[in-house]
Amino acid sequence: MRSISMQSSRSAMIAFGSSLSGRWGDPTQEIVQSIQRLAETGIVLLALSSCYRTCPLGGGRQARYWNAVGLFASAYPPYQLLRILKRIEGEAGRRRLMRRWGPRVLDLDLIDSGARVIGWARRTAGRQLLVLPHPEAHRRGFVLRPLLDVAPHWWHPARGVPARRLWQRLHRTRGDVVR
Ligand code: A4P
Ligand code: MG
Repeated sequence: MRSISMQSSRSAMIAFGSSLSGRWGDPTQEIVQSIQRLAETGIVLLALSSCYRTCPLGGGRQARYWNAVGLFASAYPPYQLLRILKRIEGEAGRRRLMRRWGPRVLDLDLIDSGARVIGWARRTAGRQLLVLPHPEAHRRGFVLRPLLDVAPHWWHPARGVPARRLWQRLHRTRGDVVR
C-alpha cells in the first residue's frame, strides 16, 4: 500500500457506492471502472478498501449496496475534484431521480481533501455545492468501515474525533455493514 499524509494538500479520500448495474457492468465493475476513469484524469489510487456489502440507507425496498473507500493523490483543488466525480457518475449512466437516497448506479462522494474543512459553519442552510469532510461521513458505517481499511489513523477534521471512535460508536448502535 502506498501512503500519503492526510494533511497533504494532494491527498483525497473518495467513497464509492453502487446498488444497480450500469453501463460498465454490475456494481463492483462500476466501482472498478470509475477508479480507472479517475486514473485517466490524473487522480491516482494509493490504497483501496475491501468492497463491503451494506444495507441500504433510504426509503422503500432497495437492493443492498456495494461500498468502498479509496485513498488518492491528486493535484486538483476540491471543487474541481467534485466536478470530476460528478462527470464520472454521469458517464457511468447515473440518472438523477427525484427520490433522495434512492438506488443508484454509482455514487462518488468526496470524503476528505487535504484535511480541509469547508462549509461546516453553514451546514444547516440547505444543500451546498461542497462540504468537507462530507457532511454525512461520520454517521455512516458504510463509509467509516472501509475508510478504516485505508486510513486507520484518520481524524475527522471538523469534529476532531478519530474515525475509529466514530465507527465504534456507530457499530454499537447499528451494525449496518456486512463484508
Ligand atoms: N455535495 C456537498 N458536499 C459533497 C461532498 N463532499 N461529496 C453536494 C459529494 N457531494 C457533495 O449529492 C448531492 C449534492 O451534494 C451534490 O450536488 C453535491 O454538490 P449527489 O451525489 O448529487 O446526490 P445524492 O448522492 O443522491 O445525494 P446525497 O444526499 O449526497 O446522498 P448521499 O449522501 O451520497 O447518499 N446506502 C448504502 N448502504 N450505501 C450507500 O452508498 N448512498 C446513499 C446516497 C443512500 N444510501 C446508501 C448509500
Ligand atoms: Mg453523493
